Amino acid sequence: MRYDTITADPILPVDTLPLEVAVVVPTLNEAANVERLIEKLSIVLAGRGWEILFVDDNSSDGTSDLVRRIGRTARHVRIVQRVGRRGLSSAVIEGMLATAAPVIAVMDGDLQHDESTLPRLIDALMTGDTDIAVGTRYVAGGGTGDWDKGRVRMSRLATRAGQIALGTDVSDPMSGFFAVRRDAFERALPRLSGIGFKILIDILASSPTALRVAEIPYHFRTREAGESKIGMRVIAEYAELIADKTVGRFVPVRLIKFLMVGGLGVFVHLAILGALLSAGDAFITAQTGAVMTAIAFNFFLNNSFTYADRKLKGWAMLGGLASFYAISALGAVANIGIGTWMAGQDERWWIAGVAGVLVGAIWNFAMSSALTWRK
Ligand SMILES: Nc1nc2c(ncn2[C@@H]2O[C@H](COP(=O)(O)OP(=O)(O)O)[C@@H](O)[C@H]2O)c(=O)[nH]1
Ligand SMILES: [Mg+2]
Repeated sequence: MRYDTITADPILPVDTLPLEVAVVVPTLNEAANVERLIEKLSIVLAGRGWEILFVDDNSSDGTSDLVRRIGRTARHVRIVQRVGRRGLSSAVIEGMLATAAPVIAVMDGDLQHDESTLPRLIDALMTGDTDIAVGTRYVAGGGTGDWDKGRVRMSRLATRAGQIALGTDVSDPMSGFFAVRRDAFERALPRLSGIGFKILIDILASSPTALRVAEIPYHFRTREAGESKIGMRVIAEYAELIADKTVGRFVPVRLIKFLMVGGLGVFVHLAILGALLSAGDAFITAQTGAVMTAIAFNFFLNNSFTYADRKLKGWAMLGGLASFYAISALGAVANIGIGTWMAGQDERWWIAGVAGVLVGAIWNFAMSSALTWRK
């Protein structure tokens, strides 16, 4: 088998050298690429004490098994296999925590990151005045390869949004190719969000003091095997990461999502109410129908949006819906109670109304996150 030829005769006995650098590689269905990646790194990192640590989210194509087979004869090839988990950033964080190396590089498993740039990223940290060395596509000498116009535009836009929101002038904060000193990573660790795809932005924004960044240009390569995992979910998670890194300091992003869903629920309520009234229903029947539908609407939207990471399925979903109805009913009682009390304190009716809605909404949020979508 091919991997025997990669590892049987290393140029230097890497497993006996002190560990200098770990390359953390998140993978999701990259079996077609891992052998070539190890082979390429064996060449560019020859002479260093290095290890490669794959963090695989239980790929269905056998990536984990393949890495384990290689790792049996090459101890510097390691695997963390996660079951029932997803997410590039959280995978990278766990990989970083699973190595003892003083320098940690992060690289995709699909050969799109040019490995010949890797030694330069690592060496940039050796000078002592750099905390993190970033492989960048957006300075002279770098490039985005054969991305189509749409993807280039999308990436530029997201890059700009990230730079503005985080107040950073790093040219490619969306890069997934960088090397960081372990102490710098550990300082950022307690505040990392671990959301979504963009771990570099997370580290830059979570560091208590501004990191000293070196930028090293490289050309992003075309993916030859396997598939990109970019999609709507990645875009949504990017927005969530930016929100968490900015307003998230003051209000939990989950609460904002919950309130957004609640706001949509008001429209659903009014639409159903209007439709039932014009169909000739009495107000009480129409209002009851509208409330029941709006609560169900909010439940399903919260289940797949606000709590996508704890999404209820099957019977658990029915139980969740029932508990959500019960919580919302009590929330309505709290809403009316507080609203009525406020109305007696202040003659501006809308203040009483808003106070009731806020207390009801926060009650619903707190109770449903503790009961309906409990961890
Ligand atoms: N562990 C893990 N790896 C992931 C996940 N999503 C993507 N990856 C890996 O992250 C790297 C970059 O992903 P890719 O889809 O190529 O992104 P693109 O290059 O921006 O299109 C690849 O090595 C993927 O296998 C995930 O949810 N978990
Ligand atoms: Mg890729």
